[in-house]
Amino acid sequence: MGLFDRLKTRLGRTRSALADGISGLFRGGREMDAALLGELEELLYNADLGSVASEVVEDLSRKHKRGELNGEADTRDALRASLLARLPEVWGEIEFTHTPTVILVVGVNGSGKTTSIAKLAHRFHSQGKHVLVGACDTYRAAAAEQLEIWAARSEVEIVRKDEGADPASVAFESLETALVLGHDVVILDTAGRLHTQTNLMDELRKIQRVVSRKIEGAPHEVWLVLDGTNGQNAVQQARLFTEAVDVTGLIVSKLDGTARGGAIFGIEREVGLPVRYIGTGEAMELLEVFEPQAFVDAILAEA
Ligand SMILES: Nc1nc2c(ncn2[C@@H]2O[C@H](COP(=O)(O)OP(=O)(O)OP(=O)(O)O)[C@@H](O)[C@H]2O)c(=O)[nH]1
Ligand SMILES: [Mg+2]
Repeated sequence: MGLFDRLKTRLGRTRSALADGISGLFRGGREMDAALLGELEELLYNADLGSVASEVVEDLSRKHKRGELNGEADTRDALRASLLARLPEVWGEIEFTHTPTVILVVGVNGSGKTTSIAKLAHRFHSQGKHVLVGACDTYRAAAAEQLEIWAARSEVEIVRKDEGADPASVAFESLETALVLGHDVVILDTAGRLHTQTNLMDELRKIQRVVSRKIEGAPHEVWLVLDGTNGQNAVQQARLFTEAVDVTGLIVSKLDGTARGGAIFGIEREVGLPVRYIGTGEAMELLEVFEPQAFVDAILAEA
């Protein structure tokens, strides 16, 4: 199954809200007019497109006035083009220009950090890379255990310490191990935190400092994991988090369980960072590169 088909299936709830919703608007041979555009805007708004909803409808309205928008097919095409134009051209897999490439993963509690790391480790391992994960969430023993189970499943190595250990020391040891054993990628898991928890945000900065002292330029990537089921609230969360710590990219998780996948547009707009990957389920292989064209095609695809 190709990316488009996988996304169409896994993002079924968002697809249904948007694509089936649009079919519904045109039911009974209804023609495009101002009222229909208004209903379309509402539909987009309900799929959590936020301010992007009205912008897109303005695009469509201009086209309609020029006589370029008649039926359902025209509308779908115009919508696709307008949505795609609002996604960035920077996307996709990073280039591994450093050995090891160090990726620090951050986010609020339960956003999907550990699961996403497991998926990334699995992905990079499948690409033939030598992967190490570091369990810098030392607050709960269960956190390191969770990562250990995932690591064993995808046959990647892990550095962990006892509960209560200094997270920065786990990061340090992870890098040291990777330098000795020649890992290509080090992915560091961290405990969930809110941007308001000053001590925990300081702790993140300490991890960054320790890592950069061990390897110049590291961490090469800092990825913020956002829970996609939060819709527009994820936008606000991302904004606050990125003000407190330097983030280089985003992962939006749990897009399989929500009709609010349209929030991706607001996230891109408001946060101004590339969405690198999206989570489309709990299993290890359910992580996809965020590819704008396939994403837009999938969420607008007819059943
Ligand atoms: N359906 C679905 N569930 C997901 C996805 N990603 C993560 N989850 C679930 O979300 C829950 C939390 O995931 P974790 O990876 O433990 O989240 P975390 O950010 O590490 O949590 P803390 O370490 O407690 O802050 C788990 O039940 C995961 O199975 C996804 O893409 N789809
Ligand atoms: Mg975790």
